[in-house]
Amino acid sequence: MVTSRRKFIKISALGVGGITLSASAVNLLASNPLLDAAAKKNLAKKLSRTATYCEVCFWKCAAWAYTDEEGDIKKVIGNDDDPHCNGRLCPRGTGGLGMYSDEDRLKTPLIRTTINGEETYREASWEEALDLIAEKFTEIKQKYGPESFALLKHGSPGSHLEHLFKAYGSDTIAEPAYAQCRGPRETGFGLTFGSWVGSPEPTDIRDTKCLVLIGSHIGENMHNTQVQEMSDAIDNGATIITVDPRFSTAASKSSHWLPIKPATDIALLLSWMHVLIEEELYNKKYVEKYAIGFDELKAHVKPFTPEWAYGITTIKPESIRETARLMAAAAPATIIHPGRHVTWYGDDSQRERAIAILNGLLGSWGNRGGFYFKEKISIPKYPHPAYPEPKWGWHEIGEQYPFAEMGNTSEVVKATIPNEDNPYPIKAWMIAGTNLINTLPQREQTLEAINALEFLVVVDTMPMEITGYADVVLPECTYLERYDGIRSATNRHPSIAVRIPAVKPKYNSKPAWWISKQIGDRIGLGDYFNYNDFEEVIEWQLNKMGTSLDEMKKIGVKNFERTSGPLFLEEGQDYEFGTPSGKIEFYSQQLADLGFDPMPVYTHHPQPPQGFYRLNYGRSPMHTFSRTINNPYLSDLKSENTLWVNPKVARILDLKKDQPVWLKNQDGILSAFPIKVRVTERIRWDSVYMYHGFGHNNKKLTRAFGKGASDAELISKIVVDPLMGGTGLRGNFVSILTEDPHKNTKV
Ligand SMILES: Nc1nc2c(c(=O)[nH]1)N[C@H]1C(S)=C(S)[C@@H](COP(=O)(O)OP(=O)(O)OC[C@H]3O[C@@H](n4cnc5c(=O)[nH]c(N)nc54)[C@H](O)[C@@H]3O)O[C@H]1N2
Ligand SMILES: Nc1nc2c(c(=O)[nH]1)N[C@H]1C(S)=C(S)[C@@H](COP(=O)(O)OP(=O)(O)OC[C@H]3O[C@@H](n4cnc5c(=O)[nH]c(N)nc54)[C@H](O)[C@@H]3O)O[C@H]1N2
Ligand code: SF4
Ligand SMILES: [Mo]
Repeated sequence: MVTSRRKFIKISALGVGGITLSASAVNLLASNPLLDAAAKKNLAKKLSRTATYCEVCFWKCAAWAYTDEEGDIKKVIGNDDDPHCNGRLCPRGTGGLGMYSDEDRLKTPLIRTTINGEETYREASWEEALDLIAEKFTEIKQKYGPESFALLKHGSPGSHLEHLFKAYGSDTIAEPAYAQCRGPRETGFGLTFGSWVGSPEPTDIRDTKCLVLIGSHIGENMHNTQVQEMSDAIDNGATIITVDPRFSTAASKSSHWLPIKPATDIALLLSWMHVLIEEELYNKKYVEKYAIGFDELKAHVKPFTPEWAYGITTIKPESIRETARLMAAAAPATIIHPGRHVTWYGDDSQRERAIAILNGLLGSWGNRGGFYFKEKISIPKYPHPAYPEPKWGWHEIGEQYPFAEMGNTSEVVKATIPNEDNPYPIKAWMIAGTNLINTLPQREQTLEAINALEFLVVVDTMPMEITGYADVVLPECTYLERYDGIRSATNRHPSIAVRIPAVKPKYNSKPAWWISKQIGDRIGLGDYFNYNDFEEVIEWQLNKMGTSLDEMKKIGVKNFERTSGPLFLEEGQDYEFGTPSGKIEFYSQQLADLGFDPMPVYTHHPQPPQGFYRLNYGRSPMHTFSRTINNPYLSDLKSENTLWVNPKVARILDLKKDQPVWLKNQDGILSAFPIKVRVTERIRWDSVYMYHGFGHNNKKLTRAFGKGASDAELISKIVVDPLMGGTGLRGNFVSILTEDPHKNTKV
């Protein structure tokens, strides 16, 4: 264990407030997002509405927050004109109101202090907290240079603080949504098609004839319009093929479920290519016109027969052939979905390359029912002086990964642990909107880094685990109480959405834009924050875009015509891809030149030893990561996770339904809390499964504390992606304990 001056403080000094809910969760969600038009109208009569976009996850659905005469928010409902949601929020978005009404919220700034030898927090004014932070910004800059102050962030607060950090001179910025999430797929697709997948994914699911999901569990992964479109595709008779060691919700909607042996997907992908090429089922015209390296690919996949893949994946050769033919029959209206959380086994960029190549063989990229050419509108930059040039930044620190395109949280962690050989030591962190304790693998390493910091400030809305390690905690108000940047994301056509405060910030909380400006003003960067209120920035930007704040307050979302050309390729159209060759690269010279495999190769990954099971995890449909577990409405719907165990395993270990068990991983790490057993055929016998995000260990989270187990605490082993630095998380194995391993250590 790490002993520390920066001991985790359970914020015990702050009394636990009573829990009063302003509306029953059941009522709130029973009166469902799918309100009919009449009901919406009725609501509009009694209540006033404010435009916002959801922050419960990063699909960013535009919504209306309805408030009553007393200024209480009553409901959050999707905006009908929004292409991210089509007027319907997912259950988490509807329950987003709970982020606002949660009584456990952070209420006022806190400063770490020692009273009678005990570390604790004391409440502070914003003046005092901001002065202290400003002092530290100045001190770190003088002692080490601004680059030594890192920003770790996720979501909307991040962009405001990123502006502050860049103005200050630090580009040491990273977020877990890259190296623990999407990074490898952006690298794999970037190398193949010369384009990131991005968010929302440009998958034309609504018009697809065949959707192949490789571990992508849409339906539990509740990304709104993807779920809607998948449901439409099913109604329209599309073939759904799901490759997942678990019988996921998506698998239950599929005509073909391939229960693959974990960690063997590349073998399946290669043999699918083999079948398409050997049986001449691939899209010849498309490949000839748009791709390079076909001959090399053909020779490469020749040995990878379905019989070969069967021995590795446990998927029968007939199934592999049959599904390959189905994909080809529907092509180019076939999507092999890139997935999203793809940091699995360390060869993830290469697996994503294989997925991209398969789409290329089928002609899916740029064709209806496959992938569309996405477009977004750029938001005019509010004027400010140029940023200073940092001497080093995220790119220089730690291991070098040639295809890394964003900061890597794990490398920031490592560069913070004192080491004489490190030319780029990091000394202070600001963390905003990310609960690194439950988000990063190798928790001991994260704690070691935190322990070494000279200063840590955390900006959050809730007393999450990470706040307990801070020197200063700043309470941000929730998305329903603040302005934020204009949402502009890629889609079939460009659109923008605004976030306007529906109510005043509760308690003594403040928005991140204000926090950034206050710190900026204090450290002599006032020129970068040339406004009194963020409203002015948005208004200026909207005017430049030919609309206005007044108009956007009324409509919430504005849709624009495409200007970049059609959504799909026209017959025989010339097209230049963003790769070095201008073509879809089946063979990557870039990879070959750097000594990597130019075409994906299957490598064996360790399988669980006797008595151990692979720790598999995924999304709870009712929750987002660890952030919503304490939400009063959502915790009502799903308060704890369970451990999915195959009946065969239950029999061997004599496990019963709902029996509490503890987990011990390959490194001897124990789960802090028990988790109840769910015996189900839906998981293979070699793995166990749990929803991510549970098992909170901060008592201040009164609803979430001790509920279920945390997958994150058991992920002590990672396999790093050599191309972009992603941390493969799915190579951890656990044994199941039926006796409380903590019973003799409890105080
Ligand atoms: N073990 C494991 N690790 C994972 C994953 C996994 O499945 N398992 N998934 C990975 C993936 S795909 C991703 S994208 C990342 C996600 O990583 P994170 O985004 O870090 O996930 P959360 O645990 O939800 O932490 C969000 C934090 O932001 C706070 N917050 C919420 N809203 C606001 C706000 O408006 N303002 C501020 N200032 N704070 C706010 C929450 O209270 C919480 O502390 O995790 C990755 N890590
Ligand atoms: N409700 C909800 N929805 C969310 C989120 C949320 O927190 N809550 N988070 C959003 C975010 S940021 C992300 S990144 C996405 C993540 O969602 P996705 O990208 O869809 O899924 P993953 O988390 O990668 O994968 C989970 C699935 O992979 C399967 N799996 C495990 N190992 C293997 C294997 O070796 N091979 C194969 N083929 N499958 C395997 C698991 O059984 C599980 O069904 O979800 C998004 N949507
Ligand atoms: S998908 Fe759900 S949680 Fe995510 S932004 Fe949309 S409504 Fe909010
Ligand atoms: Mo993610």
